[in-house]
Amino acid sequence: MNQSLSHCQMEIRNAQFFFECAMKECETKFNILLAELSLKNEHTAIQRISSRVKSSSSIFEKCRKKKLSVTTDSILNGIFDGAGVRIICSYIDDVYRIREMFLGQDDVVLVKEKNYIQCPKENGYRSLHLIVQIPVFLSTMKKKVNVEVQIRTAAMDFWANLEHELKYKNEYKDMTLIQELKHCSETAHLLDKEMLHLRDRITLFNHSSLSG
Ligand code: 0O2
Repeated sequence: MNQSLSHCQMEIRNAQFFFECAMKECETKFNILLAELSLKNEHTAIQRISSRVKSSSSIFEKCRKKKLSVTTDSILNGIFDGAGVRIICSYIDDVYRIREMFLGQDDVVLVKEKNYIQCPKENGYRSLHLIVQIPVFLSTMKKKVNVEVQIRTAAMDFWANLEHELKYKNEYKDMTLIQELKHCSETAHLLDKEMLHLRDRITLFNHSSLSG
């Protein structure tokens, strides 16, 4: 990491350019899925889509942690969450439906998957993370770029946002607080499961009253 600051800045800016292109491609894919779901009156499966490119300082810090040289190629090959797209769904089964719809597209290559819904993190964090490669087409070249896609329910998102805020604003090393936060994550998960169960019962009720 003894490269000059201005050289590092240029390399990071180049990598951010590719991250931004891949992020936009990916976001468009989800917007198209959302439009298709709307057409079928199933638009509530996706409540929200948001995206971001990692800041230069976070990229620089991640290179230092991962002992990566600060070059465009090593950033693009070694940092998987430089481009991030987050999809907020209504129900847990929507998370998996959206996963299938997205990964079924033949220009999307799954590189890595972390299912923090089946195996939550020690602190209670739940979300489905997909690292995918998306092709970015420029005037004279095509480059495959990693994008981290996080798919989770509104309840998981609510918990993650507050936990993130608490983590950055405070140093909470107290075991009781950590346990309470984890307990809140379990409560949110229970809510997700109950709402899913309720939706299925209501759907069944509607079907049987229509046919009866
Ligand atoms: P931000 O602000 O969202 O960008 P990796 O080296 O990439 O394989 P990493 O970075 O630990 O390992 O990957 P992981 O576990 O997939 O987590 C990356 C992102 O998931 C984080 O990005 C968060 O967005 C989210 N995340 C993971 N764990 C937690 C958690 O405990 N709480 C919350 N609130 N979010 C979490 P960034 O870069 O940390 O943040």
